Amino acid sequence: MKTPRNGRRLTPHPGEPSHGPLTAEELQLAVRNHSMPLEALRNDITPPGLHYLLNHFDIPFIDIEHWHLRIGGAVERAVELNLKALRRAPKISIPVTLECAGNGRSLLRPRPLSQPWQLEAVGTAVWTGVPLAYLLAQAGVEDDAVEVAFTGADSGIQGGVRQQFARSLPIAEALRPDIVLAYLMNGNELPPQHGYPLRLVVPGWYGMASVKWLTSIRVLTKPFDGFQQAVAYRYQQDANDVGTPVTWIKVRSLMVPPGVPDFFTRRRIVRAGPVMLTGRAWSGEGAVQRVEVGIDGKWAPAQLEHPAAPFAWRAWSMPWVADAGDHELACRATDATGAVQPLEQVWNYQGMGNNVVQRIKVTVE
Ligand SMILES: Nc1nc2c(c(=O)[nH]1)N[C@H]1C(S)=C(S)[C@@H](COP(=O)(O)O)O[C@H]1N2
Ligand SMILES: [Mo]
Repeated sequence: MKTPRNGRRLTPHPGEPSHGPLTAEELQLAVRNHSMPLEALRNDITPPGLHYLLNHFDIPFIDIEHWHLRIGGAVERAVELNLKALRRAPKISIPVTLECAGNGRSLLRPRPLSQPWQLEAVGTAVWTGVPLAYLLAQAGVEDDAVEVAFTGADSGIQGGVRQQFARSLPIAEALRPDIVLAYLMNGNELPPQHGYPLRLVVPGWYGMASVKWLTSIRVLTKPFDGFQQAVAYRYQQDANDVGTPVTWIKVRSLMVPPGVPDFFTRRRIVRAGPVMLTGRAWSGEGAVQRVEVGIDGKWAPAQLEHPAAPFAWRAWSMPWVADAGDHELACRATDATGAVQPLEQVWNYQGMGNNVVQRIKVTVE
């Protein structure tokens, strides 16, 4: 779908990827959508305000007196629920690591023009709410259902198309027991920027699947062809490539930059002697099984802690005896599917699923 008559597909980004310097438009997006400072990797659960943020359009103003969630489409009984009714339903709480599919985009050459993430578009929160499968069972999913579409209250224009932010899941995914319609983040009401009053959380999938400011859930008998599904969030080689959909989070690890930063360059200054290198690793495709730390190109295995939940990050650590001079530190994780982070990024047109190893330059004094 979405192929205009000239045969060129719609694209989510305004123009071809660039070798030029960062643009004013990218800076504007970067100040609206912040990443998680890497020092926050020390926390099992990301404190409020430090979790990364990605909003395509404006944060909608919700009048809670009139807000309700509608569940309809190919169901036996359409349902409408307000927040009070949702809070009375059975609930679950799960720690989930979310990562934006565009994480790492600004490191690509050429650089796709969109939110210019470096490496920190990630965070782990405890999400509490009603299992989606419970509400779908209440509504009664019809036999010919193939997907479930989720629509947020936010709207705008992307790729020239006016839209409300909307995404779908295959029916088998939607019926997983761990998918949450969350009204609490880390035990508190959702902050406006993270989807108040209700958002979807899809553990293991890149963040775009976790639709915020939910207003409607529709069970579909045909695949959903909305912009954020059919045009955006695809692994494509160029604008005319139909590509493949972005789904599960690829394996990645990050390190807390050791020592202290130089204010402007962010270069790390570390005192000589023993230093504990620490970080986190996660993957949606299979559990993290190994993290290796590279010091000046020499790799050694890190110690891994148990994760808090199947789709929450795992802490890792490795002691290092830092000797004076310049060094390059790196970390790379491997998951249960055997997938390992690449040393060089694999390029794609939208800058999706970048999981290249992080490298940190440090000066030891
Ligand atoms: N309604 C709506 N939901 C949305 C988005 C959005 O712009 N609108 N952004 C998506 C994307 S791309 C990501 S990465 C996650 C970010 O979730 P967070 O801001 O809570 O970290 O929300 C997803 N859900
Ligand atoms: Mo995202």
